[in-house]
Amino acid sequence: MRLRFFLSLGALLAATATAHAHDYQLGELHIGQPFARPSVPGQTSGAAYLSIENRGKTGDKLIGAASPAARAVEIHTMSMEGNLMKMREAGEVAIAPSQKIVMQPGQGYHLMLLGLKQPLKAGDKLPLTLNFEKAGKTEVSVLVQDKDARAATMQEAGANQGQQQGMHHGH
Ligand SMILES: [Cu+2]
Repeated sequence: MRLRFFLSLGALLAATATAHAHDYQLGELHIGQPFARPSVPGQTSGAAYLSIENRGKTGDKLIGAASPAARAVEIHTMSMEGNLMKMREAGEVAIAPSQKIVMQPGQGYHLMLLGLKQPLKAGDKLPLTLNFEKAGKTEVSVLVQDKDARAATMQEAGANQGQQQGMHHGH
């Protein structure tokens, strides 16, 4: 019984790792695992997350993004101010040499998808064009996925979902 549990857990983890392994290289920039969460009914905005690692010797900046799935994509940042999670438009993300930016729900940067053309459902893939100041543009595929073990971090558990969504209505 116990052995079978470990075996099936191992198989599940292997399958999960394979399914999520979609990374992109643009010059010296390594872009990892773009994903978004399913939208809740009535919600016309969503957020996409990915990681950007600068493996080069010069800094670069993410200065914009666009997707046919949304009216506009903005670069936002979230931070705790007292007990409140505040979101604001950052406009750009600077990535210094050797720096890795990891976007994740609940804190730091995210790519705000404004005016979704249709709800985001688990399993969907959205094309997203990233525009970097030096490296130029590249298109990545954003996978819509439910919360999983990888993303269910302490930060996300600690974030107040209601307040975040309340902020998004402001758009
Ligand atoms: Cu936002």
